[in-house]
Amino acid sequence: MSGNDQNLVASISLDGANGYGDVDTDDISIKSFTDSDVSSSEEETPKVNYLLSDTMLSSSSNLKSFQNHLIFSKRIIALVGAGLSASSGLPTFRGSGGMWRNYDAIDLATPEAFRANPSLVWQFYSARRSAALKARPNAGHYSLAELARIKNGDFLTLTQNVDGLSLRANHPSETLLDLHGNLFEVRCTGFLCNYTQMVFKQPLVPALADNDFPLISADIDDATVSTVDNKGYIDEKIKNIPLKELPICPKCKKDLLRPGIVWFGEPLPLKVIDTADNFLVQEKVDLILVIGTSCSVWPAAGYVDRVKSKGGKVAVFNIEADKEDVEHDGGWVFKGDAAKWLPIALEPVIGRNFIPRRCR
Ligand code: BV8
Repeated sequence: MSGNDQNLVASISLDGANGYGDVDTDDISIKSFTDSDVSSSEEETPKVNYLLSDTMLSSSSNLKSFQNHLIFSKRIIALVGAGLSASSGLPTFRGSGGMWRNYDAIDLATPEAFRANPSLVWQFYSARRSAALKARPNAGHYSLAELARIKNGDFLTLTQNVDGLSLRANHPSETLLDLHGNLFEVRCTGFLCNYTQMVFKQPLVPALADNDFPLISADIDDATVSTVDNKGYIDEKIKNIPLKELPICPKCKKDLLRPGIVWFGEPLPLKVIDTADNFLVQEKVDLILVIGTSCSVWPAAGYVDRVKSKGGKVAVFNIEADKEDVEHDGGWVFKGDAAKWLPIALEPVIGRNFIPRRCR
């Protein structure tokens, strides 16, 4: 950020506050700083300075009304999507730079695709396992995990992400539901074998080593991206790995392992659905945080309307959000990077003593 950039900084005074929720939202003042004003000293000054870009600032008028609702919300759900992990360097699916933008999901994330070309599908998921292991949780993951810790049983995160970053940000596991599975779970495809295991060893087999499956990330332009046609992957980067060199079940020693992912056309785990349904029907949910998701996959997307239909409010944190419909319903839209917005927006409840220095 160049020195002459006029950046606006939310300066949140924590004077006397223990940083856990007794910050009066009126303390939040937005004022104009140049870089030199932004405290970067390691010893924490009582003020926490966050950089608000102009785009983010345009949403700051909502900030206080959202924070008042947040403080008085008893029960909260967070519906999380790939956008929360974008700042950790993991590509999304549909937004700009998204993976599905140039691949046809049905060629990579369905049981049929796996049956037709397990070598291709395993290379796709193995590359994502490697990327997720190299990634680090960002301030958005830590903020959400802190809110979950403080709200305890009155909070539930429904994550569509399979990267495991929320758990690595110390999100309490009992209030974190993996709607679409987890990259590090493997399952036997054998009908009679029930082998299921979390395996972080990477690569799972030698044949999946140095797998440079071209995951789409923001810095790869369209020209270098090959597309998948339904006759099979045409990119020279993809190997044709023989079945016997793909991950085989260590228990039955004969059937292929598959990623523990919910593919299109597969039902979400019953236990996950039941837990989410019970949370929703027990008592009114006052607020749903819709974080970094295009809400284009069902039944996950349906939770937003289910909260709204019972009088709950919606707050969207999205880099490409259009404000009209949400704000029309009395909700809030925070346009920008969820990793930047969440620590600011959740501040009155979560304080700020939990974000590791590297994420500040
Ligand atoms: C099922 C695999 C039934 C894992 C995924 C109605 C009801 C029920 C089902 C359906 C229905 N209509 C259609 C269906 C079928 C289907 C479906 O939803 N199709 C869609 C395409 C229309 N649903 C299913 O098949 C589901 N199964 O319903 O089964 C059944 C019942 C009984 C018996 C048999 C069958 C299964 C759905 C799970 C599919 N698996 N992936 C993987 O490879 O990861 S879904 C895939 O999309 C991802 O896993 C991801 O979880 C999901 C959602 O994507 P997002 O996370 O939202 O990511 P996206 O890129 O789309 O958006 C990112 C957003 O972030 C953008 O808005 C962007 O602007 C924003 N952003 C970017 N950067 C930032 C940011 N925001 C903030 N900060 C940033 N820095």
